[in-house]
Amino acid sequence: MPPTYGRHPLLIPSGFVFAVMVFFTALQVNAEDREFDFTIEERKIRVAPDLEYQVFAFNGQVPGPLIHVKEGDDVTVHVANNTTLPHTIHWHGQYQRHNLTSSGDASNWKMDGVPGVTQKAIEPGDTFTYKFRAEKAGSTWYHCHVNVSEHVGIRGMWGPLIVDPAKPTKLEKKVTRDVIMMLSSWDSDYAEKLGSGGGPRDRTNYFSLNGRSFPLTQPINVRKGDVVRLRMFGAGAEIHAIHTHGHDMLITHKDGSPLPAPYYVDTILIGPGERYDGIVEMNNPGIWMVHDHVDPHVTNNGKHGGGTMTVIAYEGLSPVVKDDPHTMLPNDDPDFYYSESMKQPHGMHNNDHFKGMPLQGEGRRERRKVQHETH
Ligand SMILES: [Cu+2]
Repeated sequence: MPPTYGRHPLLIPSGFVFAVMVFFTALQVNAEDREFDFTIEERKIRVAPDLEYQVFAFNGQVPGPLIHVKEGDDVTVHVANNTTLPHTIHWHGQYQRHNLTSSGDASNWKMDGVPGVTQKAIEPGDTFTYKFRAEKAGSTWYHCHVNVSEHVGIRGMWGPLIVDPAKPTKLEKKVTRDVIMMLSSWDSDYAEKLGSGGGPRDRTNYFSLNGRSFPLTQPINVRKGDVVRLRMFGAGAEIHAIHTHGHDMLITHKDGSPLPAPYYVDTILIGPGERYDGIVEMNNPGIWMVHDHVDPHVTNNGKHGGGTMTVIAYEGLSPVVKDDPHTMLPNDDPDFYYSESMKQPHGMHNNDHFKGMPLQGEGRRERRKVQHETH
């Protein structure tokens, strides 16, 4: 009589269940606990040559620090609000499905960072701890959710949360260099007035890439043969149409998720909150403009030759006209696009070049005076 155990109806599903358990146990073994400290500070950053701007800055910098983890990691972020107004942090894209809180009521949605809905805002001088599983992979991000039109729209309260997928696509495995580009805008009327602005009738007049307007942006330095992934974030309230000269981008991911049918573009429209990943093969040596094709967005306060603009610069090439302002970008921050940090081990990465200057109490005094006048 032949052995029957292989065909036993119960053995097949239990073998399957065992395989699934092994698979998920393997995932759990790889997942790690990540714990970070955030402060929120009142700082002043130089957005453009003629614009200093008061911001609420995560760890004192705009953009905020890069958080780079793996899918399945459990992330804990302790936040201390050192500013004079309340804030929260929303982890944009994360599902908050796994209960990691100690309350035991299976309610990780209370980690979603929405004031009045999931928590009381973190008051000045207070602290709050967020815990969540990085379940959604890809280009996700974080931002304040208090008075969003001001704090996120014009005060720099945003940063990248990059989650490496457990199973990367074939296309993304080819990437040799990550370039994080966070797009936002500014209104010089409110540069010195924390706690104001962001209204629907306001007009933004400065536009930026990682918080800097041309010519304070940095070149995207590449070598022939590099496969660069542009991770583009609509961090502010405007739409942006990012155009790469001389190169197509293969759009592979939208809002962190891989697209079933990636497509080629040379211009990609990015709305508020959206993220697109565009993979670019660096196969065309030259110095090439990369800019926002919404025309007013390449101006600084109405003057052309500013805004959301940079260049892809291949190694070893010099601009045709040496002193042309279009190619005279500073080249002093190799981590301007977090490209270097993305090569480092997982964790939280600050960038000192993004740090703002302390306000020396001027923001505080200004507001007290305003309050006094209204009495
Ligand atoms: Cu805020």
